[in-house]
Amino acid sequence: GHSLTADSVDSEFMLYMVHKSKSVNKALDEAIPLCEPVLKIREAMRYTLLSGGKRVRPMLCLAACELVGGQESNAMQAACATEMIHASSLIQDDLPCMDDDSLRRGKPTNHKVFGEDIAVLAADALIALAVEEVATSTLQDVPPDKVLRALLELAKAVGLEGLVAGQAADMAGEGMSFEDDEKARLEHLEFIHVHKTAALLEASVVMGAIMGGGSDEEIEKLRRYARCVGLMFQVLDDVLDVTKSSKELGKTAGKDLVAGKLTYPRVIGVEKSREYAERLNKEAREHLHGFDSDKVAPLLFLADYVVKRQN
Ligand code: GRG
Repeated sequence: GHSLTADSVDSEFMLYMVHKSKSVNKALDEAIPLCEPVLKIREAMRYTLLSGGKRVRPMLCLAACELVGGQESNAMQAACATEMIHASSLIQDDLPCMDDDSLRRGKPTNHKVFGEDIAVLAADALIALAVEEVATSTLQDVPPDKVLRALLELAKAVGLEGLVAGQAADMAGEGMSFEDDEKARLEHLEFIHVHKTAALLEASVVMGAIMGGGSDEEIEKLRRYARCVGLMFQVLDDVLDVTKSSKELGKTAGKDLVAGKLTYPRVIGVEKSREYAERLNKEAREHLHGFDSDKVAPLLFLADYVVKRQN
């Protein structure tokens, strides 16, 4: 009833998220058995895939599926696929030829542990396995035409309209001089964020809605919600990078200062970045109007979680 406080709602959904991420972790664990052949590649895949991410993408996928009336099982493989693509992108992002990082989630990066050769192959295999996972959703009562549609969403989020485009723009931007043109810098930044981060979050939500049997109208509403959440996610990621690094002087932040990497706080400041994130959160919620208010709660909570998170 009305006696529910904000805190008790929060803890109800924290439990929901813990429960969901446990099922996701179990499915991810089962997706890559540690056995021959190619034991070493499997170890490297598992190292990043199972090293304690927040599982935001799979949770968005499952919540969207359930919102439109699907079962968790319908979207579980798609949910796993989003995390496999994410893990692949993290491995690649950390390579010496990209960001050259030695720590991720508080642990040595994949190539530091397994070597660059194994790390690259593990990242390749994670993409292939993600495709396989989505494709075999036909075994979970999802009709083939829906599976095909979901595959298209996933492919777009990875390639020239997604992660690859975002990373390429990010790399190109590092040496770019925008002088005092704040508008040009913000446009470039938004391109990076929309492709590097929002595209996969969008695919996660949209694949969930497709697998759950959502109507075209429902799918498009959820797509708009996801775009806002995706952009907000990266704005917050940038803010956290600054606020974290001022506390612990992390390696990334120091390096970003040297490389002059474009981030929202650098262009508009921390305060305005937070305000922008709040505006995106509000807009995200507006796109969910018209859905059943009980069923929409997990997606509203996930948006709040993204804004309020500390890591
Ligand atoms: C072809 C898959 C592929 C990638 C090639 C390297 C690359 C292109 C893209 C890099 C994209 C990248 C690293 C984007 C950053 C996304 C981001 C916000 C990461 C942090 O995500 P969280 O907070 O991390 O969800 P956890 O650790 O919780 O999983």
